[in-house]
Amino acid sequence: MAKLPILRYPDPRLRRRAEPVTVFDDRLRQLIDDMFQTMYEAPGIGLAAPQVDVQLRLLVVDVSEQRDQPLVLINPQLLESSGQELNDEGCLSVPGFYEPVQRAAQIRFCAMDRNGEPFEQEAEGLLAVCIQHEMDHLEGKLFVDYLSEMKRQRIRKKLEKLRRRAG
Ligand code: K2U
Ligand code: ZN
Repeated sequence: MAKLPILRYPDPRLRRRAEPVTVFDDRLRQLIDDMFQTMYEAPGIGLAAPQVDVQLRLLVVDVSEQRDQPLVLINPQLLESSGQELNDEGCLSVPGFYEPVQRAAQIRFCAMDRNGEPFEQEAEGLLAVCIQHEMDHLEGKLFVDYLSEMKRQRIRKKLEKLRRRAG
């Protein structure tokens, strides 16, 4: 298992659209395990492959209190969404900033598991928010894209300043 480096906004690699997973082998399963370790240690409740510079349509989530309900979504597709919910969101690629984002309250999606088996599932609450947040990452979309240009630039400038200071 390995903790993977997480790309930070405004890294342009976060803006690429990820490619479908077509090979379900041990190398993919090792990447999934490494993503879970990276997520748990961050700590976070979700992580998408593009955040660790892997352009694959793969994400991991675990919104459980006990951190013992891992869920892998490969090539996920949103089938239905309903309701609206406003939540403060953060992002491991935009550390230290939290802003309200409106998303669907309930979703139904299909995806493949780590063995390539397809499944369908419904989600609501924090799990639904997290999955929508991660699926945005597969399209190169970040939660800052839902904010005003002024807010987005303010966050970008602060993170670039921190990066310059860190050298
Ligand atoms: O994609 C990521 O960077 C992981 C996010 C997922 C997330 C963002 C907003 C709302 C729900 C999920 C990180 O987990 S942000 C850190 C965090 C930790 C606990 C609860 C909410 C957010
Ligand atoms: Zn994120």
